[in-house]
Amino acid sequence: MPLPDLLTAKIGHGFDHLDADGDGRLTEADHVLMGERVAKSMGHQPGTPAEREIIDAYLRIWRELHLPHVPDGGDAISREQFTTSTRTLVGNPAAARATVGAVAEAFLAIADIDRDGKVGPAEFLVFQHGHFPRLTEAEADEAFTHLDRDGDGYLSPEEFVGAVIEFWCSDDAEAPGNWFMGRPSYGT
Ligand SMILES: [Ca+2]
Ligand SMILES: [Ca+2]
Repeated sequence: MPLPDLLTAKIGHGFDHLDADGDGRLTEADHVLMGERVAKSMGHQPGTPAEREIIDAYLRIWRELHLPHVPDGGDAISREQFTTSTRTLVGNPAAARATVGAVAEAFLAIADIDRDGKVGPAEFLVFQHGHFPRLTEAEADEAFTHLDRDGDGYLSPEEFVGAVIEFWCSDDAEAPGNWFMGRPSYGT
């Protein structure tokens, strides 16, 4: 089998992280798990209203932003369906912003813990560590410096949302957004 191209490898890598229970399908259950993990990373105890708020934010992402695109009224997106539909957004910035950008804005609202409208390195670490338990602080910091394009020490909404869109939709090997999930090492 030939090596997948950069973008396909990147989308597959991303999907494997969103597929939190690892059953090869993106479902509501994955979003509950992501919510639980990110809430735990933020220091919220299980069963508390603060944890519930984070889980509900992930459930809204699934129900409002993913479910409407699931074919045939199904309740799951396969890895293949996800890759194919995400790839159609390449070179279509308006569609990418409307779909991936909407998910990115929902992620931003979760990651911006102190609600000052931007994501600092500590917030980025907490958010990413919830999604990617093996990501170290050094790796998160390294990723952060690539995503903080103007180097002001924060990810502005444009930097954060732009990075997520680039991660999923850019086939440029040098795109800073490739760092969104840590050091890019696809197809190597
Ligand atoms: Ca799953
Ligand atoms: Ca903040």
